[in-house]
Amino acid sequence: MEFPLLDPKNRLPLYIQLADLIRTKVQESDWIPGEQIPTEKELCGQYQVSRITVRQAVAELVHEGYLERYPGRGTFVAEPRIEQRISRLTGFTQDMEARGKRPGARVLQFQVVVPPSTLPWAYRLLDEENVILLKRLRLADGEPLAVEMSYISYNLCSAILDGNLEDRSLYALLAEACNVIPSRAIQQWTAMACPPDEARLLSIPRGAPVLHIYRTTYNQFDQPFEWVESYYRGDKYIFQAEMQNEGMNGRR
Ligand code: 16G
Repeated sequence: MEFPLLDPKNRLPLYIQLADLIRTKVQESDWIPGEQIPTEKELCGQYQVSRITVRQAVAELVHEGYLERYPGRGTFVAEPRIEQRISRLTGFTQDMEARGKRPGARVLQFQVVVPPSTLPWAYRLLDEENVILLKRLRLADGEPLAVEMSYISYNLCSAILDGNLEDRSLYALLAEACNVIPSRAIQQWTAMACPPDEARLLSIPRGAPVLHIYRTTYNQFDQPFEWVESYYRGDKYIFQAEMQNEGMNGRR
């Protein structure tokens, strides 16, 4: 097989040129997720470059999330991350179905509790004596992606208590049983090292990076009905936002 040779006269360093070629192979599915890529030695031979160049190119693509390196086993094409636009309010089931993945939910806790004092809105806005606590492990094609702990308004949503949320969508049940339609949400993210209990549930090493997310979601009458604390796997997600320059018009 012929391999395109890199151009030493090109102003781009050789490792960038090599990374571009490998990235294209992944993007065009010549190399597919889970496939082992050739060894360093093979890449050196195929592209007529030094080991250092190959190492730098592979390191760059590991950094970008295209490749994953497993010491002692080799380097593999990574599963693409789940890209989620943050300008649109969606639920997990809807997100996964839009990507052709099978959404799943394992219910870990589903009960009525006294609102904890950490809850930002429950007392102040709704003044509820009870809230519904729903803790779930969320899966896509059977793989754990997130742990979500939702505190849901009892007054607005108590009808969900008769429903089954195992592998079902909360937002679909809320619409059906309570006429609660998620209409807007305030969400914040921070990066953190995964705590031990969540790491066990997510099947990732304790301390692996996760996105710690808080969301308050409002219904069609602008009443808050859920407050969610969740841990999303940092190796599986990209959150993407479109930003507008409002009012600068290129002037200071
Ligand atoms: C998302 C939401 C969560 C919501 C869930 C409903 C984030 C960070 N969280 O995971 O607040 O409860 O969707 O999904 O986006 P469901 O309808 O599949 O149960």
